[in-house]
Amino acid sequence: MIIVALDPPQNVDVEKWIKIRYDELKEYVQGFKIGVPAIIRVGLEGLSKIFKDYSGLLIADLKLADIGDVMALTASIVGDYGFNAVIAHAFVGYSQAVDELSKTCEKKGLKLILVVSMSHRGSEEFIDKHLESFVEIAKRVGSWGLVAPATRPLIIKRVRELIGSEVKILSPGIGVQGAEPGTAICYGADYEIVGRAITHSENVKQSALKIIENQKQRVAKCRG
Ligand code: BMP
Repeated sequence: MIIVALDPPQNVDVEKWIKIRYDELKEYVQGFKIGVPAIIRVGLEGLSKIFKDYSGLLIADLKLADIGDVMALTASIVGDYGFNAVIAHAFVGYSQAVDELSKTCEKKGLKLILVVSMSHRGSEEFIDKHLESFVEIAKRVGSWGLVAPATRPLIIKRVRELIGSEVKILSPGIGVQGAEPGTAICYGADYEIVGRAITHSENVKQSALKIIENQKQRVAKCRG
């Protein structure tokens, strides 16, 4: 299960870059994650045209971290342009923050995904120390999914123990950041988020198929 992170480099025709990758990959992967660089360069109107017929996961990765009203307003806007999921930080807390965002997500039919740990080393300096509180917030609002790092799979294992089996875990860090395909799923994730290892390669379809195959093999092995 792969979600492709579409983070276009600076020196490209960004709409064309996204469209090509979307067309080549849509039948093989479970979703696309669009981050701030693509959203500010293409705009929501342009993105909604590219993805208008897509029925998989379409995640607005804004990593929202604001007061509840503003996060709710932002989520509502991206929902109007065809996104069906949104990523927010858990560290802003529950009251007047994630609780309000989650209510809007529910109203708009948006899946809420909360960041409870990150793939870079700095996550250990602050975020990881509060892992249990962040997972608690996710539980309290009934978050659809959580982000936890493929680069530190024991964190995924811990998050899975804390959150139970219903909530999805999405794990970035496969490929360029060093984790092997399948690692995160073996430790309890549902989806592996892959960006540059696919999107910056010479042949995106071939790279995606190879990663999917590697993922399958590793998962088959770890599940015996
Ligand atoms: P790549 O596979 O090219 O390293 O991309 C990873 C993607 O996952 C990026 O879009 C990044 O914003 C996102 N991500 C991450 O790398 N680590 C996190 O902890 C959370 C993320 O959303």
